[in-house]
Amino acid sequence: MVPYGSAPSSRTNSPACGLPELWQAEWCPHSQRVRERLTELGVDFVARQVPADRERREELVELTGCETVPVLIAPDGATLRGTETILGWIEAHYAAGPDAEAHRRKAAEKHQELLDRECDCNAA
Ligand SMILES: N[C@@H](CCC(=O)N[C@@H](CS)C(=O)NCC(=O)O)C(=O)O
Repeated sequence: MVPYGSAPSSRTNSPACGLPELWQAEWCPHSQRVRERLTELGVDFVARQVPADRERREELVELTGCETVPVLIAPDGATLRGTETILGWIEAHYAAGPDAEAHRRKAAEKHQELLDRECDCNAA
């Protein structure tokens, strides 16, 4: 078992080579927007985890100069900070394939299902 917090760093010979690396958190809505767009475009990526406490994100700060997520490290080593910058970079580098629209539709359906489950505003 790999001890908590000792996953291999992206700076060394990690299997992430050649893939964009997204420093993100599952609970972060900004990260979620980026993951969703990568899914729509069929882009494989490596999800990097950060500590919940921003004060403990030393590795992220050292690598990117930034303690908030999301941050994307492009395959050429460029560091993209901030959701809009990252989304702009993604648009400039990946074309939408035939599945993009289907992914968008499914996301909308699942979002609606979640709302229907969580919210009683549709109840008679
Ligand atoms: N302007 C940034 C905002 C990103 C942001 O606020 N990220 C939050 C998580 S959703 C964060 O890292 N906050 C610091 C923390 O975790 O306390 C962007 O557009 O990406």
